[in-house]
Amino acid sequence: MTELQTLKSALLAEIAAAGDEAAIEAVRVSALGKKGSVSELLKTLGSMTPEERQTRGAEINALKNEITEAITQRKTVLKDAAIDARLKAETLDVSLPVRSSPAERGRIHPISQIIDEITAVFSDMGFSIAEGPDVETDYYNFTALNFPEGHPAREMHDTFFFQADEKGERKVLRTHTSPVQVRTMEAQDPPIRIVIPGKTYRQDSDATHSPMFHQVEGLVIDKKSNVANMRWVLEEFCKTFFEVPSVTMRFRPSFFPFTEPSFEVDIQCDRSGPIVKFGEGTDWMEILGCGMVHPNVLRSGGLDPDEYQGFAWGMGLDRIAMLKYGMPDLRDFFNADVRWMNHYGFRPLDMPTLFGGLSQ
Ligand code: 2U9
Repeated sequence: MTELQTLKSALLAEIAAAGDEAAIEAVRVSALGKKGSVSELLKTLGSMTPEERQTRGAEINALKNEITEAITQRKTVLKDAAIDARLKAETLDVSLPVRSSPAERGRIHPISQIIDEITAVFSDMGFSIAEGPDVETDYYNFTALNFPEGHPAREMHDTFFFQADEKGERKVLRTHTSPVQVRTMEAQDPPIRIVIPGKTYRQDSDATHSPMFHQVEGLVIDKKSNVANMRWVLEEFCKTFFEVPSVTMRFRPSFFPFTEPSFEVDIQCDRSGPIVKFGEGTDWMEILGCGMVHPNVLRSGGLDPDEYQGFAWGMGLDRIAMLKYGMPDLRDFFNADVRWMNHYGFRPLDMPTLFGGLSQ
C-alpha cells in the first residue's frame, strides 16, 4: 500500500468513526485545515517537476477531493441525526393541559390585599404612602406623641421592650405606626397628607388578637383642616372601601394622648346574617379612631400649633379584614397554611383599583 493509500484509509476510518458534528469538524481540521495532513501534501505540489505533478500531484488532488466529499457526506448524516434526536427530545404533546405558572398559582395574602385596597382609596384622594422602622425609640413611639414619662398609657400598650443599651436607652417594637407621622412632620413641610400602613406589636394573643398586627394610620396637616374635613375624608373612605353608595357613621368622644378632641368611630351595619353588611341595618361596628392632632404632638414634629393644625386617624387592619372577607380566626392569618391561602388569598393580577373594583 502506498503512503497516500495508507493516509486515505486512516482518514476514511476516522470520518466513519466521528460520532457527532464536533468530532467530524475535528477530523476536517486535522486533514484539510491549514496544517492538516492533506494540506501539507498539497503544499509539496509547488516544488514538483511537471511530470511528478501529473502523476503524484493528480493523486494528491484526488485524495483531497475524496476526503472532502466523505467529510461533507458524514457531516450531513450527523447533522440529520442531531436534528432527529432534538426533535425526539423536545416532543410537545399539545393535547396536555396547560401547566399554571407560579404567577398564576401564587396568592396575595388578605392583609396585603387590604393594604392595597386602603392605600388605593387614599392615593385617589391625593395622599402619599409613608413608612418607617418597626424597631423604634421610646421617644418616637411615646414621648413625641404626648405620652408623658411614666404615664400608664405606655404600659397600656403592652409594649415589647428591648434590653436597655449602654446609654440606658430602651428601644421598643412600635406599638402603632404613629412614629412615622412624627418622622414625616420633622422631614417635610406642610401641607402633609400621608397614609401609613404597617406592622405593629403588642403583647396580646387570642382568636382576635395577635402580638404582631397591622394598622393603617393617616395624617393631614395644613393651616385650616378641621373636624368637618376629617368626617368627609373618613366617610368617603368607608363608602369606597366597603363598596356601598352611602354610610352612616357615629363619632363618639374618646381619649388618645396624641389627639384632642378624639373620637371612636362606628359604622352602621347589619350583623343579623352570617356576613356583616355595611350601609344598612341597625347595628354599629367600631372601625377606627381619629381626632385633631394635639398641639404638643405638632410641637414634637417641629410645627407651630398657632400656625398649623390637622387631623389623624388609625385603624386595625386584621379585624377589618376578618369582617370584610368573612374569616373567623385571626391566628390563621399567620399560620402560612397553603390551603388557607388558596381559599382566602387573592389572585396576583387582580390588583385593587378604583376603576376596576377593590375586592374583585
Ligand atoms: C400623630 C398624630 C396623631 C393616630 C390615631 C387613632 C386615633 C386610633 C387605633 C385604632 C385601632 C389603633 O389599631 S388600633 O388599636 N388608633 O384610634 N390613631 S388617632 O393619631 C396620630 C398619629 C400620629 C403624629
